[in-house]
Amino acid sequence: MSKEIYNCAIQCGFDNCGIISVNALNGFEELYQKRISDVPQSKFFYDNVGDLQGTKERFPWAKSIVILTFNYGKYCYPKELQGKYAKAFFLQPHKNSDFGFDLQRFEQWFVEHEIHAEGGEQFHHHSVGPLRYIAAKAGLGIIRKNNFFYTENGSYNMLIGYVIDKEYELIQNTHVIPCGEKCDLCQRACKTKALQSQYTIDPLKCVSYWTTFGNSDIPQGLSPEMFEEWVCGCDNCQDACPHNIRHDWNAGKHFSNLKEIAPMILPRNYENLSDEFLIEQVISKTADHLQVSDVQALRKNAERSLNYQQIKPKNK
Ligand code: B12
Ligand code: SF4
Ligand code: SF4
Repeated sequence: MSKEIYNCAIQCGFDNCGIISVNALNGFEELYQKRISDVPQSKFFYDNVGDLQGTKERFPWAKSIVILTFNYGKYCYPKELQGKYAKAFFLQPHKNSDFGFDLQRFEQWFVEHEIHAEGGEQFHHHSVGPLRYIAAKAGLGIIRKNNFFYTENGSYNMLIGYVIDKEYELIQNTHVIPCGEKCDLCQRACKTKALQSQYTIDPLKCVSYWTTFGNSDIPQGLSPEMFEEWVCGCDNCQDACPHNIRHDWNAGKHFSNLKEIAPMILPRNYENLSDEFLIEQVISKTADHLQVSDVQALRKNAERSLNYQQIKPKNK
């Protein structure tokens, strides 16, 4: 049956699929507590993200977790958007289309086979648990020092998880070589020092947080130039990594109508764009990281990006 779930996942457009027992989550609690002790200020943050370490309590009937990867790093990303909009947002898979996967079909398969499944997009950001940890345990790849989950294709992959009421297991055997012992390129690329040491992040220093959920504020200790030209999200710690095999984003598979939209949503054009346009062409693409009520925050991000363009060093 595990193999059949895998086959269905591939047919639905995913790149890989693994299945672990819910008991394999036991090790996460220790890592989570270490994180809280290393970065105590992040406790408040994670308390609000949802009960990521409480999968067993939330789903007492669950026996296993199915984890899926979708590699959006195969697409071309318009040059104009690079360094401004995170690729995870604008290359967000279009559901049930040529540019994504078919979640509906995957979930229908569970129903047809009398497997009770919960997850997918049902819980939004909260999801069924710590997806990166689950993916690593399922053998789909490894977690690197920048905290990202990497397959052989790198970190530009999206994770989707389901808890199911059957006891299955499918541990994949991928060959991903670990980080070089001395490498700290990701830490050095992080201008706000959110990556203060390896395998750790202070989410309250992360540009991706402040340009999305953080209402475009700049907290004490950070300054506007640290945000460089990022309007929404940040890819610095992934782009700096030698294990991200894609460095030329101008090549790759065509993705939807992004090429046509890209020149329109440059920060310098924001003053001529209506709120409705920004909601339709930017906010709707941020996977719920920005809401309709965040239009003014988005404009503030664009203004900061524009200001940085004027003061940035010539070699950037
Ligand atoms: C909250 C959240 C955020 C927050 C906080 C991020 C953070 N790292 O703390 C904010 C809003 C800042 C954020 C931003 C982004 N996010 Co986010 N985010 C999440 C979410 C919903 C929960 C993550 C979380 O809080 N985990 C709790 C912390 C304590 O644990 P953890 O980060 O999972 O880390 C554990 C592992 O690293 C593990 N671990 C450490 N060492 C080792 C070693 C081994 C061997 C093992 C097995 C495990 C292990 O222990 C850690 C616990 O300390 C997940 C989805 C999910 N449900 O997992 C997406 C998720 C992590 N985000 C994702 C993405 C793409 C992003 C952005 C890149 C978007 C963008 N481009 O701007 C940014 C990048 C910021 C960054 N540098 O992390 C992807 C990452 C995909 C990947 N390949 O890794 C996820 C998985 C969403 C998804 N469904 O695909 N995000
Ligand atoms: S996403 Fe940007 S700000 Fe956040 S940890 Fe990575 S480099 Fe630092
Ligand atoms: S930049 Fe270096 S240390 Fe950071 S994740 Fe990549 S290989 Fe690991």
